[in-house]
Amino acid sequence: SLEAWYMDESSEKQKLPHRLNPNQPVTLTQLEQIGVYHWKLNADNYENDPELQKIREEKGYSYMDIITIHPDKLPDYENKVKMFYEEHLHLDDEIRYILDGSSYFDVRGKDDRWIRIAVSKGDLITLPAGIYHRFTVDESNYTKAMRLFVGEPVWKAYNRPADDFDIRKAYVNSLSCS
Ligand code: KMT
Ligand code: NI
Repeated sequence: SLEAWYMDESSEKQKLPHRLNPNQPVTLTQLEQIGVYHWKLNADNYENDPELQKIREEKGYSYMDIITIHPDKLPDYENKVKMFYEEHLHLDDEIRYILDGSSYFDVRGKDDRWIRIAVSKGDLITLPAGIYHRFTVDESNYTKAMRLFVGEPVWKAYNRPADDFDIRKAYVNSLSCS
């Protein structure tokens, strides 16, 4: 369904897969334990999809917009790709529905190691408020994604270290209790 793996320690060439050798997979269950959830939807039908509507209604995802990450479509592409890759957290969940292309979300596991999550067309992924994470396109340099939000969107990112926020403390607490 969704492929994820522990990353090697190299900080170069962010768009490469950075698998360990041998590969060390991370399961969907392990992702759920750190608060990362996933749905697979039919992205060809995103404009009129009852399954997406149901998720949006149940979760209260009232806001949505669409971002195209591609050198010809996104102004200041290279700088933005670098910026998305800075380790950060948000005070709210990050909810992304990949409509086309492919890319990686990296999240910190319980042991603070990087987990790389490969997403592509049809993947709806949610990262919990307070989790340290980052994003990068892969070598295809192309991702079209729907950004969803509960109410008015707040895009503010706090780069690590951001350990003093209540939401960060609550997130860390939620890990030790599960
Ligand atoms: C983010 O929050 O890092 C982004 O919006 C990146 C693009 S969304 C696929
Ligand atoms: Ni983010």
